[in-house]
Amino acid sequence: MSDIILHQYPQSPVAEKVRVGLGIKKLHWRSVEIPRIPPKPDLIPLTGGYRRTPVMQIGADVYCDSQCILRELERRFPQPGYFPERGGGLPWAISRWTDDRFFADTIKLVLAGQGDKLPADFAEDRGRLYMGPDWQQALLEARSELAHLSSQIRGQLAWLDDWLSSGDDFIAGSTAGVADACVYYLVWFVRGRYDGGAQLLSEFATLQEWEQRVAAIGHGSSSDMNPQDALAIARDSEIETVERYDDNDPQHLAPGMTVSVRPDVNAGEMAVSGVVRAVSSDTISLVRESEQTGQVCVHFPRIGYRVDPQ
Ligand SMILES: N[C@@H](CCC(=O)N[C@@H](CS)C(=O)NCC(=O)O)C(=O)O
Repeated sequence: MSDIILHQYPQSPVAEKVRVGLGIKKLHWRSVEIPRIPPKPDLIPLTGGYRRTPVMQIGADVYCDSQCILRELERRFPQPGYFPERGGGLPWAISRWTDDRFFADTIKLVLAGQGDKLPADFAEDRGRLYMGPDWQQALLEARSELAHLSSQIRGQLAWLDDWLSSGDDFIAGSTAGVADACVYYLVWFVRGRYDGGAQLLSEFATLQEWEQRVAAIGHGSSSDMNPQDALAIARDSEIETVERYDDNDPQHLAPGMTVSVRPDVNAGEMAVSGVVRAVSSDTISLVRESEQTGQVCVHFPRIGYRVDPQ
């Protein structure tokens, strides 16, 4: 099998979620560092337009969104498992809370907390991505209500502290699993990127002990890769994903159909078009082609994404 290639940058919290996921399974991976703001000329040919971070590539298969990435890591490397004590349902449901409400509150606090120090190009890009078309107004408001935003995050940190106080070392039991990665990345983000983060976390002793246990898991091992080499690997590899039908698909999506996929939020992102290769309740996989990559199969989660037949 080809190497696991993670297209990412060190400061990305969502990449941190995946790095912890790689650490739980003690995997070796290759790191391609991508720009923090577009253009991303060596990433877009792989994804067909998806610009977020991180993206995982294995040969000519490209996995967009941390949800899709972690699911694929569990499928390919089942031991140690991401769901040590019970199945995947509840941890994935927790991840929808952390990626939606918890992430939205956290990113607002981190962006607003930087005040005038936030570089203009970064503010414009992230403002539009996370705060919508009226992001300038939203950012101004957020800057004037840091205490309110902190109260929103504090309440969610308190849930976690309370849950962990039940006595288990990790969120879903005595062993680390995907739920830990899905929660930890935001604690990491608040602590590392908000000036008041350490103070905000300081009242939650149990949460901080858990934070240290998750930090100690590490990220597996990694070595850097040049973006051009990653593109060459895609070009020289065959797609591994086989055709998959889902008779119960509510949209009647099926292999061979041309569709477009985009995140189900108004964030100004491009849709990705391609020909369906595989359909399931959790993933949609499209085949597409570019000069730099040849044919690749690009995978997206279903939850949080729209698939529109063309
Ligand atoms: N739902 C996505 C969210 C990814 C996301 O928003 N990542 C941030 C970085 S932490 C991002 O893409 N920022 C803009 C960029 O890197 O271009 C996932 O789980 O992967």
